[in-house]
Amino acid sequence: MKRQIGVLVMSYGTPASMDQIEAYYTHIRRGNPPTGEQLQELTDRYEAIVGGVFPLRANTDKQASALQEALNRITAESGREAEFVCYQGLKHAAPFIEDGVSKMGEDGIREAVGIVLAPHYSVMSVGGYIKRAREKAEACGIRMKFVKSYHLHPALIEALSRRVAGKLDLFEEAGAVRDQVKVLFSAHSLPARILEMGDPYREQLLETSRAVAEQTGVSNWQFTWQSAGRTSEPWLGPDILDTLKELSVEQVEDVLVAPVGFVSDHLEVLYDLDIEAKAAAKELDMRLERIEMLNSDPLYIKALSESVIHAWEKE
Ligand code: FEC
Repeated sequence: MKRQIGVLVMSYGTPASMDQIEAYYTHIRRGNPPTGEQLQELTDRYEAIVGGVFPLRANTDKQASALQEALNRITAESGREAEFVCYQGLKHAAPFIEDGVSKMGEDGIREAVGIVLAPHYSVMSVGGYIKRAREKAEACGIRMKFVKSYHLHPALIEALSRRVAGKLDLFEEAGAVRDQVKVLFSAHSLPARILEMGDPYREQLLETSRAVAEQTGVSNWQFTWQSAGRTSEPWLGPDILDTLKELSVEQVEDVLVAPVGFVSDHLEVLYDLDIEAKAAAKELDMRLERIEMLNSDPLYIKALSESVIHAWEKE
């Protein structure tokens, strides 16, 4: 029998159905249930995107199975005597990170690699996923290695660059001057205190943005945050809604948003950008478009599979 390597594919997670939103939101809030008003507001956002469907779940399923296929194709081609088996571990919904690790243990897996479906490392995001997986793996006797980030993997940069260049072509076809389209790279905000902790999140996001701008020949770009939490502490800014106001003062008419911190179609893109930011842009008389998400793009899957193999081979 071939040597079996487990791959824990970790993702944010989304409710399984509308009646699961409260449990999901309570988990995000570390066990504190939301108020009725907060719950209604989140339910309305899910209703608004695609009528109560949760696209992140299907996207994560597809990414995990495409990754397993790619890993086993690469190992077969290289003649390695190993088989990769992917397990899902979600941060805020079942199957939770701990469930994925337990399942590996039950299946007799003794060595594994963990990767998060988010390319940039922060101690508050990817670091949290890894901590939970590591603790459970230790308890289950599984030797586990991790991919911490892959924000500059050439296949990731290529996939994002193709999307930016393709959308800029469309702006041009619609009569815009290419260089005058403002490209806004964006990512999920985090509490600003991460900067004092020397966290690499912001710098890694800027590195991805610079690499894509360079590869597409874009000089008219800036980075902005989105989807900040509603807590009393300061979050990293500027938020995209403020950035749009500033751009309007500068008389920018065309904006292309590239949410490089996310990899799937989900609430933070389909609502925060496609509904909220688009409406704000319309109010300001600006045209706002967004690049397609990576979802199961073979280039993204290549970035994931090569990162997993690299981590596995590392001592
Ligand atoms: O489509 C879906 O159902 C899920 C979309 C979704 C993704 C996502 C990714 C990230 N988050 C990150 C950080 C935070 C912090 C808080 C927080 C809160 C929420 C809430 C929802 C939500 N997040 Fe999320 N996030 C997604 C959804 N997120 C819903 C709760 C309501 C709200 O604030 O809008 C604040 C927690 C707290 O209260 O203490 C912090 C980061 C990412 C990107 C990296 C990753 O995917 O892990 C960072 C997708």
